[in-house]
Amino acid sequence: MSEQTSDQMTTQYSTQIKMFSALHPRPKDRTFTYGTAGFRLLGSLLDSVVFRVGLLAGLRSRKLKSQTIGVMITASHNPPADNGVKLVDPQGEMLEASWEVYATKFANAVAEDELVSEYFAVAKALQIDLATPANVIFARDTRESGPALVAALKDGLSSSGVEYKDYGILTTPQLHYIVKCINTANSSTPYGTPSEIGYYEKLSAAFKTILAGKGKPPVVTVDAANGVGGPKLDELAKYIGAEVLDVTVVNDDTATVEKLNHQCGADFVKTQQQQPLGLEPKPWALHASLDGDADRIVFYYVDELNKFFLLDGDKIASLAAVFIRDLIKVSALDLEVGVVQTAYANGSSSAYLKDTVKVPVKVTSTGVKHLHHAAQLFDIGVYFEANGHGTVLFSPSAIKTLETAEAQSPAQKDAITTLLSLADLINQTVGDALSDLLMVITILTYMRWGPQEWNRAYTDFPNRLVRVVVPDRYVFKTTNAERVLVEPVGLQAEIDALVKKYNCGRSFVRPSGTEDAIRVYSEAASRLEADELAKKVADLVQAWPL
Ligand code: NG1
Ligand code: ZN
Repeated sequence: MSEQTSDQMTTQYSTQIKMFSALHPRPKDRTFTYGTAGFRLLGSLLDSVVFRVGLLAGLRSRKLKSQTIGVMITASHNPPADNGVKLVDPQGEMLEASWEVYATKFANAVAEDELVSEYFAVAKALQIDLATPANVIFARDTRESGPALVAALKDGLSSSGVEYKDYGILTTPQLHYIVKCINTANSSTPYGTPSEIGYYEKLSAAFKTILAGKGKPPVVTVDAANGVGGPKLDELAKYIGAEVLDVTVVNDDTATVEKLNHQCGADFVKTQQQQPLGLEPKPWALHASLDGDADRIVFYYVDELNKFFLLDGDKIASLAAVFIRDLIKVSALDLEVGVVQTAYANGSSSAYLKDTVKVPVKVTSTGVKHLHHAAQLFDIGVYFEANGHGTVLFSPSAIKTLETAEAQSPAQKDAITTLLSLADLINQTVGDALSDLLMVITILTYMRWGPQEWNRAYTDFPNRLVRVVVPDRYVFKTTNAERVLVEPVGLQAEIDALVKKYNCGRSFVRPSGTEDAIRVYSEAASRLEADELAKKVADLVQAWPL
C-alpha cells in the first residue's frame, strides 16, 4: 500500500466508500450529534453512523502516524434497544474534542457523494496523507444490535483501506486499556500486554502485590447489570483466586438481552437510591453495581432494618483521596493529590474534601473527558462523577519520583511501593468499574474498614435529579462548569430566587449531552426540601416560554 500514491488512494477510496456506503443508507429524518458519550440512540438507527465512524477512525489513525485508534460499540447504562459508538484516542483517552465536529459532519452527510466529499475535505484540511497505513481495533458490549453494527463498522474500515482487529466482546475500559498497550508497546514505558488476558494479568498481579500480608479483603457481592461486566469480572476473579478475593457476581445473565440494565446496574442504583432487582443485600456487607459496559461502579450496604446506604462516585473519590494523601505523607515525597468533580458532586463531599481532607478540588463540566484532562494537571489526580465513573491518574513525573525515591524506613518503603502498585491497579486510561472495585477493596482492607466506616466520612445532602423534556434543549446554555444558565436569559435569576428559600439549597439546570432532555439537579438540608426544590425548578423550566 505504501507504494501507492495519495492520488491513487483518492480514486480507489472514493469508489469503494460510495459503493459500501450505499449498503448503509442514512435515515432521512434524523440529525446525529457526537456528544459526551459519542453517538448514542436506538441501535436500529445506527447502521450508517457506525459505518461512517469507521471512515473517521481510519483518518484519525492516518493523521496520528498510523497509531491505533479504538472504536467501542456500546450504550453503557441505557436500555437494551439503544446502542452507541465512540472513538478512543491512542493513549486510551476519549477522542480529541476538535474531531467531534468531523464525526457529526460524516454522520449527517446526506448522500454518498456528500459523504465522500466530506471525507476528502477533512483529509485535505488536516493534511492527511491517504497513503499512510491506518490501524483500528474495536469491541462491543453484549447488546443484540452489536453484531450488525460491527459488520457496518468493518465495511467502513475496509472501504477506506484500514487494517483492523476485532476484539469481540469487551468492557469499554478493556478496549481503552488495549489501545494504550498497543500504542506504547515500543516506548520506554509500555502500558501492558495488549490483550484481554494481559488486562487480567496486570490487574490481578497488582492487586495481589498490594494486598500481600495486609489481611483478608471484605467479601463483596456485585450486580453486573446483566451486561458484559459479569463474565469479565468472573474471569478477573479467576486470575486473582478465590483464596484472595471472595466475590459473588449476580445479575450476570447476558443471554436474556432485555434484562440488561433493567432495574439493576449502577445507574439504576444511583438514580433510584435503592438496591437492584436480583440482589438481596446482607446487612452491613459490601455490595456494588456495575453499569452495562462496566465503566461505572457504585457501592452500597443495608443495616439490619434493610435501610439502604449508597456509596457513590463522590464517596469513592473521597476514600481514594484520603488514602493517597496519607500514603504521600508517609512517603515524605513532594507529591500533591487533587480531586476533580462535576457540579453533580454532592456539596457535602466537596466540603469534606476541601475542609477536612484539605486537598485541592476542581470542578469541570460533565463528561469524563473534561475530568480526565483536569486530573492530569495534578501529580496524582482523583476524578469521579457522582454516578461512579472515574479513576485515579498518576502523572509520569509522579511515577518517576516514586520509582527513584530512596526509602529511609520500612513504613516509607511500604507507602512508596503501595502507591506504585496503585498506579498499576487503577486503569490509567478511563474510569473502569473492575479496576475501581479492586481499588476500593484494597483501601478498605488497608484501613480494616467495612462499608459503614467508609460511609462515616461525611453525610450526603439529600438530592434529586429530574429529567425535563423540552422542545429544544439546545436553547439552554451554561457557564461556570455548567452551574449557571446564561440562556434563556432571565431563567437563572428565577432559579436563584427559589434556591434562596431552602436550607443549604443548591440547584442547577443543564442540557443533557446524551439524551434529548434537560437535567435539573437539586440538593438541600432535608429530603423534602431537596424534592420540592427540584420540582419547583423543573416546573419553572417546563413553563419557560421558549
Ligand atoms: P448527560 O446525559 O450529559 O447528563 C450522562 C451523565 C454524565 C456522563 C455521561 C456519559 C449524569 C447526571 N450525567 O451525561 O455524568 O456519565 O452520561 O455517559 O450522571
Ligand atoms: Zn458506561
